[in-house]
Amino acid sequence: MTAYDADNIFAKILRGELPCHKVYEDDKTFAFLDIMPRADGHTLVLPKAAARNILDVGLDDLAAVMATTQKLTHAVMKAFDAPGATIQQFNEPAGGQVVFHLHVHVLPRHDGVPLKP
Ligand code: DGP
Repeated sequence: MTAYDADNIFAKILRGELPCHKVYEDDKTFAFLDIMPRADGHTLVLPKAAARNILDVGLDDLAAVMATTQKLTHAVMKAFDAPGATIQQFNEPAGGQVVFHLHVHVLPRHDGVPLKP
């Protein structure tokens, strides 16, 4: 697998070098709104630790990301009055990954409303 590249966009956001709409932060995780939302409230959850994707993340950081994902899924469903949510996570170009710092997509969902492409 390709090594982690500290110049990726999300690493720059984590270092405060690029702006974002932050929605949550704790000692191990960080979350902000997706710049190309596929649903209202589309949120990304990241570990602060350097991890390219699920293939190289440490288990402690993965557990922290999933705990934050659960917390924020409740929060965005409530904020957007959504009865459901889709959780997505992509790995490597063949798996649809575009930004190479591990992130989990939290997408609030409404009945009959498809995700935007
Ligand atoms: P993927 O690696 O396939 O999970 O796609 C990356 C996602 O990150 C995509 O939904 C768009 C989003 N994104 C890309 N660049 C930026 C950025 O600079 N800021 C924010 N907030 N989101 C971004």
